[in-house]
Amino acid sequence: MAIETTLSILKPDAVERNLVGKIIARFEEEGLRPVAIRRMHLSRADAEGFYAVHKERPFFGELVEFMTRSPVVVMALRGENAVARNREIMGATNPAEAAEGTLRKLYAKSIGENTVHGSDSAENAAIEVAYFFRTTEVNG
Ligand code: IDP
Ligand code: MG
Repeated sequence: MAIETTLSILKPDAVERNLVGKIIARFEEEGLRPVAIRRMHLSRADAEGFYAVHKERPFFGELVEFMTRSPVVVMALRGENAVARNREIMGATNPAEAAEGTLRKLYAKSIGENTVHGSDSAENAAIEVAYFFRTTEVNG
């Protein structure tokens, strides 16, 4: 195990419902520390660039519409095994399949509006953290 840094996004459905504090508290309780946080309204270009890997998927347009609908909170989370831990705390992409107690089981409305994003590998975590934060913003 190693200390890792991963990217988390509290998606528009989370921010709209004022769930930011509850979700951040959960990460802290689970031992993940936010080392950089920003609230922002993603532009279409921001969202398309971030999700470029999905651009051929049938849900891409819907995903970009959703992610640009209203502000998000982007965070770098740091802790032991942070990439996998974050994914465990989030639960499965589809809330209908998410385990009890996971953020998506608790809060997600649908497979699209699923409350949180989390990097899926250490390699993608580095790319995704760098998409939103300068090195000097995540060095604390
Ligand atoms: P993940 O967020 O659990 O890693 P991905 O497969 O990487 O899931 O999909 C990225 C995001 O695209 C999902 O979190 C969700 O918001 C959206 N998405 C995935 N599959 C569907 C779908 O079948 N319909 C609508 N939106 C989807
Ligand atoms: Mg993914």
